[in-house]
Amino acid sequence: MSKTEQLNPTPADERIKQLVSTLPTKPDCNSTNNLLYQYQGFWYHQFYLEHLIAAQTHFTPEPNTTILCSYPKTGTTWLKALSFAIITRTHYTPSQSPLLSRFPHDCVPFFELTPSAARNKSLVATHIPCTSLPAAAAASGCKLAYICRDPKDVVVSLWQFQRKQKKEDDDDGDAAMGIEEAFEQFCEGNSVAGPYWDHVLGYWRASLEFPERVLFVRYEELKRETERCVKALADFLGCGFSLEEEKQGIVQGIIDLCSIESLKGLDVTKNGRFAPTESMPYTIHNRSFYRKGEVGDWRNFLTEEMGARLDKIMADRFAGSGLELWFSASN
Ligand code: PAP
Repeated sequence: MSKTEQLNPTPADERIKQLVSTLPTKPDCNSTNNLLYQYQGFWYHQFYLEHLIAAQTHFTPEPNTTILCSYPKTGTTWLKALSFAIITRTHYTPSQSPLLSRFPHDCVPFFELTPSAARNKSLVATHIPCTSLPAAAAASGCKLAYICRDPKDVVVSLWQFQRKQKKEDDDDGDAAMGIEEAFEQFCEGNSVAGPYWDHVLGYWRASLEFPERVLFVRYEELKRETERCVKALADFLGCGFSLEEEKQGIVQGIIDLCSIESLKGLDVTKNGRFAPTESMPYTIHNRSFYRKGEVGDWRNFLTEEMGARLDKIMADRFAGSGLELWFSASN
């Protein structure tokens, strides 16, 4: 196999296809790809899973790489924009930032989707659960920054995103599953990349074991105390802000550049599409990655009973981990 083929493994890889064909499946009526496959305890669509498995073998981060890790719809795009703006700030002022013309997902590639774009990058991203990360990621000693979010807002954000996607793909968004069905699927742990609680727990445990290597960021804290969190993120990335930079308003400049209002209005958001690899069976409007960006939007879609049920599931799953206190304290 040539080096290029190794770096860009495609779903055409027969060994991977063979492995995937042996896995347990479930229907996912909310998606254009209508089957979810269970692999190492988590559920995925075929296209993504084939790339994940290939990345487990082929992705080797540099020791100075930081991987931005997340469950979908927990704030990935925001974390990417902030981290990218932080590490490139000595090269570009906010008014010159590549983020003004390139989408955050293109500035910070998902290594499982575009291995060649991720090669030698100091900042890459992934939705892969901690327990399924490529062994080379642990061996390299690279850093992981994980963002998580109130699952009630995650389930709503995911449902809104998938509905819009379905409507665009087959003009049949109204036939997509209702919020009740999406909520049920999420609570059963069968949503894409789920169970959510196991995704969070994996990175939580890693952050306890390797506090210098794993940063745990909470979407709600990032919203509430943006400046403090952005400074902590910069420290973690190894390029903390100097007092002089703070006085010059650099921190605030980065926060403003990466705000949802600012990113939403860009041409690359309004007119661009996320199409990381030719083999991806669909492309996504960049604008779909920005919706409201609010804490507590779930109240507009879920009942109080549904909210309480999901809180209870999380509390039960997190019991004894230390995460249950942290979760309820910051809710
Ligand atoms: P992804 O996993 O598909 O990349 P991700 O970026 O994790 O999606 O999540 C999208 C959510 O983050 C959306 O939330 P909502 O549906 O509740 O509105 C989106 O609006 C929000 N988001 C994206 N960018 C920002 C930002 N700059 N500031 C705050 N929230 C943001």
